[in-house]
Amino acid sequence: SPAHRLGATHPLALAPVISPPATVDGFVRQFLQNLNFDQGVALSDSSSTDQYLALAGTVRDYLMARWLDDQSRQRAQQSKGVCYLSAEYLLGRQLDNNLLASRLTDIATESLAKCGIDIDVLRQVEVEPGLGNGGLGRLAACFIDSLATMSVPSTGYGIRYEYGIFRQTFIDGQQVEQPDAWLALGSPWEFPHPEAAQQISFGGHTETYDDEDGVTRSRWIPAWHVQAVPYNYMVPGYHNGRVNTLRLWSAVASDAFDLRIFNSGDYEEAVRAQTFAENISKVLYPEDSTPQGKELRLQQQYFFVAASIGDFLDNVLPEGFDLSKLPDRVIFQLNDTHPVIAVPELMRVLVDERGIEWDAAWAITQQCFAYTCHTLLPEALEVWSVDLLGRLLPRHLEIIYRINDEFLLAVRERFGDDELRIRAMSIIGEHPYRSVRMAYLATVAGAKVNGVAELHSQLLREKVLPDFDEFFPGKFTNVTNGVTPRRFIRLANPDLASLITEALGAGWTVDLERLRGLEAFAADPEFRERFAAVKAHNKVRLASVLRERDGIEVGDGHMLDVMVKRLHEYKRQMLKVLHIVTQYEQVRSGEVAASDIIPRTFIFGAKAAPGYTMAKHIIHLVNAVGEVVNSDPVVEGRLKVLFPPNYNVTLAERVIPAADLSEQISLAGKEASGTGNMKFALNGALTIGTDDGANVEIRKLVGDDNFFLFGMSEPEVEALWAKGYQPTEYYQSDERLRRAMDLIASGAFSGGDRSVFEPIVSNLLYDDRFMVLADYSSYIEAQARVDEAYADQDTWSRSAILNIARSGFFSSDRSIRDYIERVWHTPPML
Ligand code: NBX
Repeated sequence: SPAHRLGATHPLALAPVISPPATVDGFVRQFLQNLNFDQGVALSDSSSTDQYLALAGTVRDYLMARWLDDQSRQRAQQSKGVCYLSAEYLLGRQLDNNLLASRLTDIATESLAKCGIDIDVLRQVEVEPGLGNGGLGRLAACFIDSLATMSVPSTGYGIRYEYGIFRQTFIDGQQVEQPDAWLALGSPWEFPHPEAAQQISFGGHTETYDDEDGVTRSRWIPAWHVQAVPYNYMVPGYHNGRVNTLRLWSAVASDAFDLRIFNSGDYEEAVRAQTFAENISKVLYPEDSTPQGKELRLQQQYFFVAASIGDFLDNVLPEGFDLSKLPDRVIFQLNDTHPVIAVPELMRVLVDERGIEWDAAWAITQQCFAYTCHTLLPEALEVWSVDLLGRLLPRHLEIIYRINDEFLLAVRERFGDDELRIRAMSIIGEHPYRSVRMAYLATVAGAKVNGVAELHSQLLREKVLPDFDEFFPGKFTNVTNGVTPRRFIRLANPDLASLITEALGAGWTVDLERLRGLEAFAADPEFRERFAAVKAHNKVRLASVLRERDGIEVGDGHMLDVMVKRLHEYKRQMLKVLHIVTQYEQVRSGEVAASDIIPRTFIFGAKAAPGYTMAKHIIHLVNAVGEVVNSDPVVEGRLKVLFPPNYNVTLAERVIPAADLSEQISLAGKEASGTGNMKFALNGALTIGTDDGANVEIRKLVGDDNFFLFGMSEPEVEALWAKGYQPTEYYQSDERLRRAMDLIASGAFSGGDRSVFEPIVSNLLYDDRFMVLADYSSYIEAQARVDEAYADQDTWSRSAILNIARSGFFSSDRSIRDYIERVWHTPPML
């Protein structure tokens, strides 16, 4: 045993780790001990931050025995496990989740009360780790929760960014980004292990040499190195005693020898070298769909996958492991193309470092990876210029070239010398510059390739990678996304959770299909009333959060109409704006009496990539419309537009349970899946949406009567493009649209200055890539149906309950089951 290796012979050192007693007394004792011995303060002198840190430490102490146990169990079992490789994990706050998983919520609340502390105050102290941009990062966080809850042997690997997604503020209605110093008050959930650092190399050149058998081989002579230090996070399963590991890597400068390479002998230079190395994990790139091809980003990608593969081979596999059996031990799941440089890295390690023949190494590699694609937007598909890649990772570029040569040879054998097709399938693109197409590399190397919703997987196969589908029959599959019911129902909506448990018993949290049982209750007037009361209470909770957080007021008794997601043209926040402006204009012009309007509060939450100018214009416009509408007595008590800044997981947990209407209005064929759509449905909001992404599956499940469908279908979108789309025709032929657009253009929302929103208006009129104008009239009609339906509150509640009852499919537990069955083929942990 390792304890013996370290020479620990005392019987206590060999005994199992004991958890503190799960009682109020046990908890209080442990809490005070942490406060005194870890924080170094007396209770009477302690700040809320001290208390929060001690509380987090206490929860950790309860999880520790399980964690250590699971680590040794996973080591002992030596079965196939999942390494989830993701550049992003959008975790949200940890405290409540870890209390819930370990059944400590009530004990902790009571214990702190005994110490004179309100646990709610401590909850507010935690700064959420925002180590992701949006859906992709949040999906990774849901998946590690499900993996732990379902006892799948697995590790999440990623990057410990010192700064996560920026903090958004508004100045004069315009987005201003501030650094997210989430580590400033300490980070009680992480365990650094500098002794387990991996050395990661960069740059330099390759050279050929003859090995002992006289075979000419290539080797990498790198120019510089950094250390990757792992930080471990506990990932507790829900009520199953499991604790998995999330391992995030942090960059630090290598030893003095390395520093000397950089420095010219002076101290300042040496420190600069250190800064250079540590920059690698400094900040999350806030671009969520338009990769900029920045060198530092490629450094981040290689940094974390090389560290992760090294960690797995060195520390997880037993000594002397026969690497030809690697596919029996691990599947590396590639969360989009961001970690795809792992493919040539594994080849390099197998061939150059472990002396395995190329063909054997390739056979191993092709079984050890699987790739998930999260987009259809062509501009979002990552490519790296050969120039940059060759400079940073020369040996990897050689390996990619060889993979490509052999792949194209096989393509020729199958399809003949069809040069157009060869060019189209090449991993190396030639225009506008020579580059590596990372999605192609992932597809060639992956045992499986999946999209994230039925429609998306179908389009991926038929439109984006049809040649690959033909060449690799059976490689493409679908796994529809899901969300964790622990965070997004139990934690976010405790009153709804209690109501469900009262109706169905407790098992639904880990078996979400059981929500079906609520269908029967939808017919029960008393249950509907209780559901409506929960919704009303959630609105009150949200109102108080927004009041305190931002000083803004939700309209009393209003329908809450919510659109929260990254700001992107394809998601069409502009369509929502045009709806609001239309309603407002109709009242202002006297066409509609304010008293005939069903009172609504529109809530937006959205960050724009800092360099995405049009997205920033749209944010400005939403705020400007809000300013005018909210202060115009003509629509007072009828229309409100709220845009709380800095939408994040913590705010999502308050907004979603309060929502009546969920806006999922992307242009059909553009939103790969969406996961917010699922969270809303599971919390009893009705969706207004297009036939896009997972909306398609939501609508099928909840039924047309309980979903407001509008807009063109994906084939209709295609047909309109083929015919020639002319946005101005819609502007000219639809009077309501014209009046709304004209009002924006007139400067009514910009103090009379017509230039401010001119870029938006002319973009819609003369370009409109996402066909906002084409779907406008259908959207406005669907919104009228929403108003009509909302007028009958009881029927609305019935629909809302049916949405919950029929959305159990969207648990991330089900997604993980699908991955196990269709992609991973991993056994459960013993
Ligand atoms: O992934 C999102 C899709 O847009 C959603 O439809 C989908 O539901 C979700 C989960 O599958 N994609 C996404 O969030 N992408 C990114 O955040 C992203 C981040 C960095 C980057 C490119 C994309 N370079």
